[in-house]
Formats: sequence, C-alpha cells, structure tokens
Amino acid sequence: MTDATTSSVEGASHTYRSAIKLSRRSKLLAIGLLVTHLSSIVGFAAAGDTLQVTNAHVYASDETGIDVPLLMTVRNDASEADALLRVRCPFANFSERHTVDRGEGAPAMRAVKSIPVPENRTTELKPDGFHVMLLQTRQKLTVGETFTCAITFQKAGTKETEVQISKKP
Ligand SMILES: [Cu+2]
Repeated sequence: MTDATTSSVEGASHTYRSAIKLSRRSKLLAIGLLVTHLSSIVGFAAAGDTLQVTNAHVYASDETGIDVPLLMTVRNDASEADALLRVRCPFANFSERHTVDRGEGAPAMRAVKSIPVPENRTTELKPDGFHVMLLQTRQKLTVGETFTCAITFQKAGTKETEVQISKKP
C-alpha cells in the first residue's frame, strides 16, 4: 500500500518533470529561433546603415530638357568598398555617372560605369569630380522643392533618398 503510493507519486513527479523538461526545451527552442530571427533583422539593418547618403541636391533651373549634376555626400562605414551604380529621379529621363578629366584643354566630363565609394571614408560628389548627371530634365526645378530619388549601390542596395532643389551658389 505504502509502496504503491510512493511509486505512483514518483511516477507522477517523473511525468511532471518530463513535462517541465519538454516545455523548457521548447521555450529554449522558441527563444533560440527568436534570437536568430532578431539578429538577422539587426544584422540586415546594420549592413544597410553602414552607408549613408546626405545633402543630396540639384541646383534650381527654369529650363527643362537640360542635364543637371546631382551632388551628395556618401558616408561608407563598411569594411569593404562600395560603388554607386545608378540613380533614378522622377524629374529626369536618364542618368549617368560622370568623372571630370583634366588634360591640356578645359576640364571635360566623361561617363564612367560606376562611382567608387571607398570604405571608412566620406565621398563628396561634386561638379568638378565624380558626380551623377541627371539627363533631360522634365520640369522646372524650383528652390525648396524636394524629390525622392532611388540611388543604387553595388553592396548597400537601393536607397530612397530625398533630393533638395537648392539655389545655385
Ligand atoms: Cu556631369
């Protein structure tokens, strides 16, 4: 009688323990999955944030159908070099990447395949150096207006970037 009671209590407690073990294990598994999931999100965000575009702007113009340089600051905190591949803006039909050659004559712009964005450095895109040229503007560009342009980098991907129309200095 005593033995039976003991064994049944033991049996119950054994079952209870396995239930705890099981639920602990599934909790650990759930936490493990959550951590994996979170770290992949955080990892992705961090990778995206290592490259930042600021001060993107185009000078105002009353003309249409013209080519205008798109200037910006690109900060690349990644450990690898990146490259600007293309830009799409709603107010221009096409875009090119330009560099400026300084030979014997006047400085001349030349199209290049991509604009280098070295790691751990700030790259300024300027009219007299590497810049993006927006071709065939479709509308007048007025000081204070803003547009969203898609700027695509080889590693950092596409950045939706606000571009300001600023006064020509
Ligand atoms: Cu140009």
